[in-house]
Amino acid sequence: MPKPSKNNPTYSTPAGGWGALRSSAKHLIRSENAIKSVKALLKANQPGGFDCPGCAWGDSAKAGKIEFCENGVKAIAWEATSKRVDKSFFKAFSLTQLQQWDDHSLEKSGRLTEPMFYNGESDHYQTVSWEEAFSIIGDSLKKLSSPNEALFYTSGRASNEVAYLYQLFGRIFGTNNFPDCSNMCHEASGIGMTKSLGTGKGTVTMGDFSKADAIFVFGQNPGTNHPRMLGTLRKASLRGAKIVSINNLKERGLQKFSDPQSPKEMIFFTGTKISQHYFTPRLGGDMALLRGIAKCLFEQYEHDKSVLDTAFINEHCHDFEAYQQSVLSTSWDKILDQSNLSKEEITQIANIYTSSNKVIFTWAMGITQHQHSVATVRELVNVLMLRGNIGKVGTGACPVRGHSNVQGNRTVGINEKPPLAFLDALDERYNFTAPREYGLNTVDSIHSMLAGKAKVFIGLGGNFAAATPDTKRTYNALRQCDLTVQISTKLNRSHVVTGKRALILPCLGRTEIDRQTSGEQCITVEDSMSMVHSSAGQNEPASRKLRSETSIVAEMAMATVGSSIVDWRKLSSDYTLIRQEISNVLPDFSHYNTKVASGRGFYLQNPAGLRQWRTPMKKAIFSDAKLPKQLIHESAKELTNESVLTLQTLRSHDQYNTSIYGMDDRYRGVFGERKVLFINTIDMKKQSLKNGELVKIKTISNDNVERSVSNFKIVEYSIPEGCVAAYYPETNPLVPLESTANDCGTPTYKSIAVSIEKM
Ligand SMILES: Nc1nc2c(c(=O)[nH]1)N[C@H]1C(S)=C(S)[C@@H](COP(=O)(O)OP(=O)(O)OC[C@H]3O[C@@H](n4cnc5c(=O)[nH]c(N)nc54)[C@H](O)[C@@H]3O)O[C@H]1N2
Ligand SMILES: Nc1nc2c(c(=O)[nH]1)N[C@H]1C(S)=C(S)[C@@H](COP(=O)(O)OP(=O)(O)OC[C@H]3O[C@@H](n4cnc5c(=O)[nH]c(N)nc54)[C@H](O)[C@@H]3O)O[C@H]1N2
Ligand SMILES: [Mo]
Repeated sequence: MPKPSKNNPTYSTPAGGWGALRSSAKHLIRSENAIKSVKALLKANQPGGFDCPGCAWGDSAKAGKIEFCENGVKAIAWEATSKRVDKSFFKAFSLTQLQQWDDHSLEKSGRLTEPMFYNGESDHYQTVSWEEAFSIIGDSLKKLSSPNEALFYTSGRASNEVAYLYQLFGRIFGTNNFPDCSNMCHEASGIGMTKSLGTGKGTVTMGDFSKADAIFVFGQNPGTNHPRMLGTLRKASLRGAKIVSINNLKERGLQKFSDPQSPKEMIFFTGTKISQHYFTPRLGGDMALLRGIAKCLFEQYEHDKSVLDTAFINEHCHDFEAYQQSVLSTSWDKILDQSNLSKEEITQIANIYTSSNKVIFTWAMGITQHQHSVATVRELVNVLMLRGNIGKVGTGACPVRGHSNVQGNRTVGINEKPPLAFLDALDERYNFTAPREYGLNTVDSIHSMLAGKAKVFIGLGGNFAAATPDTKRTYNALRQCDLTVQISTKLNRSHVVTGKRALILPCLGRTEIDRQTSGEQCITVEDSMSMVHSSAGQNEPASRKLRSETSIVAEMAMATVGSSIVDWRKLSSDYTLIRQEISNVLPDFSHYNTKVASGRGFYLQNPAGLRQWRTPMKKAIFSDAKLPKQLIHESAKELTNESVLTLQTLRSHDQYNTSIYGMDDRYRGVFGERKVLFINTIDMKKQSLKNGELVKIKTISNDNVERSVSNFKIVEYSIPEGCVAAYYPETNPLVPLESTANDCGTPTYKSIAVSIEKM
């Protein structure tokens, strides 16, 4: 097995390939229900099968062909496990004991099987009937002095059907408090793109990837997080498109990939070079880099008028002059300092950009989890617009979503700041008045619980306690609630860090058959390319006592607001009726049931993709934001005498967010452990650190709150000087609740100022 060597991530063979097959096989076998997992795998992303819960990448496979992906295999095997967390488990382990377990051990215990109640008196969860559970929820919600004392959290795996019912329930109850995982994820993409283009979604379809001349991948690690995207990039690379990676780390998957779907590459142990060009800016340096590209374009335009698409700019854009002014007044010194790249490198990137007619920019968390992430997203769009790379075949902006239906959740109303037109449509359809006051996002929800204002927390999936920042304060926040409710498939931190009373409501997973009184149901989801398609589980449910998320939400609603406005039970008995409701409220979903019944689903037309701009002035708008005055390491220097480093918190290859599948990070050469700190040789020398040494990582902040994590092992790595990296969620105790992105509230998970100290 490759081990970390001097300053290099060491995985010398291509990403994917036999390594991925071997790892997938291992996960299938370890799943303790291999046959069930394999059966499920064969149905993933197939017509009539289910949508892979792995990620939100689009689907390009022809009918009948299985798109193999290690990520999907792991997610499916994880759900299909034969291990069970039932009443005997909760009898054996007290809450106090379970609190000491790590995240991996909690989830590995197996599937939840029956509703459980923690009454705040005994130290053990006890069984409770579904009926009792719903009446506890209904009574607790009805007792609140304002509906805004309730929080309705959603994680992006929820289907369109359940998400729609959930938001309808919350709004009839009277609140817009819908914090969701998106607040911590692609929020900046939605906000930035809406301001610039009038739509918060990507403008690219799968077809565009086969036509682009160049694809720039910013701040994203598809080898681990969107492996099927590597298949798309590989095909593009093979037909001669340029792939340019902009990433703080040299990620293996972005360098070379062996497609498990390609017999030739598998047999001959070869791979395809993915990125012909790879640039490693400083954490948070992308906006400066993009500004540098724009500056090069304006300089080149002086002697070559074809560099800018002036026809597009004149016809479609607003505020171009202000943007040009902002670019011209940004100094090269500042650009080079913040990006930490040389002028030659930036010129090289600009030249690749101008020599390609059709260009796609993709991005993920390396862009969205910084203080200036909205401005950076808008700068990505600015640079695309300079050459008319929006709304033309083979071009566009592509924020690559995380959870498999996080985009769909927003489309059907999971939004703490809902558009007025949507609320008006709800009012008209259901003859009530939906609340207009904006609700709380994820971070604001934590503040509200801490202040004793929010008192009931309901989580539709996810793992709020572990995914959110400032762990100690988040735990305190949850503990102050009167009631916390988790609708989940597997045991996690949020079940053991509870309110004064707590409920676990176990639900069916994506891979399982959902039977309601009208028969077997399918659900629908939307991927990153705005394709909506249906999904029907294939496996027998993990327990006879499980309920579908949809029926759980319907019964919570019944117990709380009754059926005078909506007949919840009728809707949850037949999901085609819920889709009919969505059709009635959202015009883009007309003929929803007919459309999903046929083949691979339907496309929700993106107006910006047609060059229709739903902005106030009906134009695409250039943003003239200035570069940040200082990046975080500069401002932190004023607070300490210690050496300041910027920490990014990221995913290993063996995890799905807070679900830790295993302890390896194969492509980065880490095996059997997770508490590691990737650091540059020069920074190690400066602080006399040796490979393998243990350190304490401390946050530098000005709020007098001490935040630290201990016993992290130093791993010498190829990472820009001054930048370090470590895995999430172990590092969430370091992220101050107050450290959020401007204009969007996403925690700055990719730039925390820290110092380190030997243990
Ligand atoms: N297997 C697996 N698949 C997943 C997930 C998972 O946990 N496991 N999570 C899902 C979810 S919810 C999401 S949101 C996506 C996340 O997908 P990613 O965004 O790929 O996830 P991260 O691990 O956070 O990786 C961030 C990447 O950006 C780089 N980066 C960090 N900061 C910067 C920066 O300032 N500039 C640049 N240019 N690069 C930077 C990092 O080096 C890393 O390669 O994946 C989804 N798919
Ligand atoms: N430091 C740091 N923190 C981060 C990030 C980071 O990069 N760094 N990334 C952020 C991002 S991008 C995201 S999206 C969030 C993720 O935040 P969440 O979406 O809240 O967290 P997950 O880990 O995806 O949730 C896992 C749990 O979901 C439940 N689950 C799984 N499948 C199902 C299902 O089908 N139905 C139901 N009801 N439950 C199910 C299981 O019980 C499992 O334990 O974390 C954020 N937090
Ligand atoms: Mo995410």
